Amino acid sequence: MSQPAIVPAPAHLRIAADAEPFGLPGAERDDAIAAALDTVEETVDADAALGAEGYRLTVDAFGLRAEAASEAGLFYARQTLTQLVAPSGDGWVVPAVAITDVPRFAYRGVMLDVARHFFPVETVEAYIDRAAALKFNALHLHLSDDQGWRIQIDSRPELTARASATAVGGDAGGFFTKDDYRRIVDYAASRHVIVVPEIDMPGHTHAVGLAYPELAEEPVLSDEILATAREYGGGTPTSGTPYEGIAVGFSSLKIHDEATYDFVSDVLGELAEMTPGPYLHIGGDEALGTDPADFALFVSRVSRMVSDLGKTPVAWHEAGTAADLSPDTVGQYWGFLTPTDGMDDKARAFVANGSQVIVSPADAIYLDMKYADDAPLGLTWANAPVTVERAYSWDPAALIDGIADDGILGVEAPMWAETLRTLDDIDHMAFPRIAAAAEAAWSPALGSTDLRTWESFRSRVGALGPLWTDAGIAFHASDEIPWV
Ligand code: TNX
Repeated sequence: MSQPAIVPAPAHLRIAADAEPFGLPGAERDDAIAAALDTVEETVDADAALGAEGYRLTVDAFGLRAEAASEAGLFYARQTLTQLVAPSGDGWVVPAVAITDVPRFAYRGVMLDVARHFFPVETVEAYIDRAAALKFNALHLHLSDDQGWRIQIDSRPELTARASATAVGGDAGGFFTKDDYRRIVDYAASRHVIVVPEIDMPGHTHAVGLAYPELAEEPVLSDEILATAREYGGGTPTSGTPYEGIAVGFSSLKIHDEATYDFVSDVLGELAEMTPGPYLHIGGDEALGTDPADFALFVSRVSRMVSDLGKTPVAWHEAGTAADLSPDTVGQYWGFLTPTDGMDDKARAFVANGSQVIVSPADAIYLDMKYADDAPLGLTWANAPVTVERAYSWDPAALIDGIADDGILGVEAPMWAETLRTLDDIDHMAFPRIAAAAEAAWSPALGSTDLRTWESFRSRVGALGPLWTDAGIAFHASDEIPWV
């Protein structure tokens, strides 16, 4: 057999080249997958030295066996098994393999921006399915931005009453009720995925000002913001009017007003209460409408509010150098593969504080970047076009000088939604590049095994095309991939 279609690449794979595969009944792929999942003999063995999420999967002509120390490990064994089901003659088989697999990083995330465009629960669930099948274990929901507030907060009813109805380009908005959010959390949990809710502050808060005008500063209209308004439309940001454009960095909460912290406390308190996962993301990116000293005061105080709620704060890398940041704050690096503008200094500050970073290099795994100059969907600012090869060909430990595996909590691939309206749009931008992010998050270091090469990756992804098609995933059939 050629490359087995396993993505992300497993840590250890032995292919029994001459051995008979395991035959499966079933007319369609789905039937064969169901038969494989029905047949696999699963063992939970806490002593198996497979860590919290690892697994062993053994296939020969006589059977399918999976072993793990946890339900999560067995879940990942089943994802691998699903990928291995292959057509053979007029039936289906699983090739004879022996796999021992453990993830490199504990945090393997995808982010979905439901603020620029709103996506209903069903779409979020579909994205959770896609992510979990690639062994991601965190869904970061970007729940607020200038264009809309997307989560019910009982103590602050004006947020959803006044600041949720609209989206970029005049499209309809929406918000998750607490029941919707719980449905998402439960659905994610059943696939071993945690939800990381983000309220982006103190910038990206124009929508807060629609609901509670007394908390918001007047928009700061720089030349860049006016130019973006001219280029992309959506009007000039104006207090009290919904914002439908895509400029960033003009809004700010009032930093020296206690009412702001009462508001943040109400919002974070309810969010902590409805979120079983350990993280609350406080944003902190692109606060160009906030004075830098005020920004530092704000993120320090708010990070401590999160810690006091018993959660671990996460913030975009800008917050790293703020004095008095809660020391457990995890930083999220969104700079380039080659850091610019001191963004690496900011990332290192989280590690110097004793915490870790999540890496999201924008010119590699911002899934909203255009694939090609003439692509209809996506943005361009992060050195687009971003090819599949660029999304793949980097290693987390080689990104930021002084930050190696022990300083890295994990890898996350953000999907910003300025240009995206449907699940098909999301699929098109995500697939196949999301598979590259999955491999950076789960698999051993780039180049450290035969499988962790671009040539191997292209071939394995190509072999997954039929599975993705049968699963209804509207992937981009990039000509960089030899699709089967
Ligand atoms: C940057 S980088 C943003 C978002 C935009 C995105 C579009 C960062 C943390 N923020 O506000 O949606 O670019 O690609």
